[in-house]
Amino acid sequence: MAKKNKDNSSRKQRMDPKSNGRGARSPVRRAQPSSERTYTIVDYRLEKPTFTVRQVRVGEGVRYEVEGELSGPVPPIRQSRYLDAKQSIAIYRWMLLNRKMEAVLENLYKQGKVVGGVYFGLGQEACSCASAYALKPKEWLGPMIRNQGSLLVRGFSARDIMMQYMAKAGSPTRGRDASSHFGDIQQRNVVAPISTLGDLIPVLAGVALGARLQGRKIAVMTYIGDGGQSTGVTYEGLNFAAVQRLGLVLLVENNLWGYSTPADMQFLVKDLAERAIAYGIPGVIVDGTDACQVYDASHEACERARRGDGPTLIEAKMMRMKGHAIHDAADYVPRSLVEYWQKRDPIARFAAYLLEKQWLTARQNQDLIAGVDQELEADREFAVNSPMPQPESAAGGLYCSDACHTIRPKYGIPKVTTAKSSRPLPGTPGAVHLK
Ligand SMILES: Cc1ncc(C[n+]2csc(CCOP(=O)(O)OP(=O)(O)O)c2C)c(N)n1
Ligand SMILES: [Mg+2]
Repeated sequence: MAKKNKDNSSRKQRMDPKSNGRGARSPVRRAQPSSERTYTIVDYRLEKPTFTVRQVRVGEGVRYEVEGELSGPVPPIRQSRYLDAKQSIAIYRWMLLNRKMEAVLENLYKQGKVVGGVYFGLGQEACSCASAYALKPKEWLGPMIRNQGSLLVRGFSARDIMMQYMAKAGSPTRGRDASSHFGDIQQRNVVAPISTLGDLIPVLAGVALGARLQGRKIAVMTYIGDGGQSTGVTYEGLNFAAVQRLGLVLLVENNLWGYSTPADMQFLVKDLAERAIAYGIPGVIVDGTDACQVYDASHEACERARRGDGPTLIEAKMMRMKGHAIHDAADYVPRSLVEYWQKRDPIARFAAYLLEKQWLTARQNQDLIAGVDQELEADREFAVNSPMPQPESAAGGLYCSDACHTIRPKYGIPKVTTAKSSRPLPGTPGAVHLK
């Protein structure tokens, strides 16, 4: 993962077998060192697609076309250097839970039970689950909206996530925020996602700095999309982490779309991992649909972080297999591209890999899938039947958890004293009690 500098003539000098071993220069004349430098980006992929997406004007509108080869054979899963059978099956189960939970969320939305929208990580389950799996419990994670699988791995249940989407009283934010905007800084060491793209990076760099100041050798992980990585704060946060050699692992999720903008219209570098060179840190490319590659690169980056050697940028290439959120039908995505990535499904291929290695039998696989379905059904049942928050609780706990302190609204909400008021009466929905 180290960058190579072929212009390192003094190092060459030390390693020269013709040197007298006491530091004296060899009399052998050598070519003038080149002023060009080369750098290495490690690429774990077994397939390197070359197609691009371009915009075509059609009358007043635009559509997108794929240019290049889409008919290549589907690559196998790359054998992990670190994962054993038990760990691989654990990741596979998280991925299944991630996908099936999102299918339940979609149904809940269609039944009108969700408050707000729903975001999906379809096609990105290996990236979310295998990366988060590389962290130790005492380490920290800052997920983005598509990383609901990472939340599961960190110890949130599907029930928590369903209740959050339905704004239930028992949800992680007790009905105060929607979708995946929640974290847990007490037990699970999860920083809540920040919608402003890139802002999680300096926050997680700060977590890594805090750990350093406390003498703790930990890894801290966060994510950014192919669109979000264009923001200034991404540069600022990662550059700070690089200069300070903080234990940050940044997964750049290149899922080919930033909302409806194709990645090919978002940046000119061939691979986003190349950005690492400008920060002076290692850059690695993985197939984001291959859990083994994602895990191996994440594990190596976490180990580097734990050693105090600084951050790593991992570019995970895959495709967002649904729209930006549930309201987006994504009909701007060329059908041929969808079909290409459907064949590279992270879960189907990981299952085939586990079966082929005989780490999982067909029967065990069936039982595992049935177990996930059962868990989700119990969680769905519980979440649907759990109560909404009491209206009078709305003004409390907005900024700090109850364990912290009670926040009293600075400007206050008028006391409701008389029934003549147009405001809700105490004890009715929407009423607020001030003591
Ligand atoms: C700084 C900033 N600019 C714009 C937005 C609006 N926005 C939210 S998601 C999104 C697209 C993000 O694309 P990408 O980073 O590729 O992530 P993906 O949705 O593909 O996972 C945009 C433009 C935002 N939240 N923050
Ligand atoms: Mg994207």
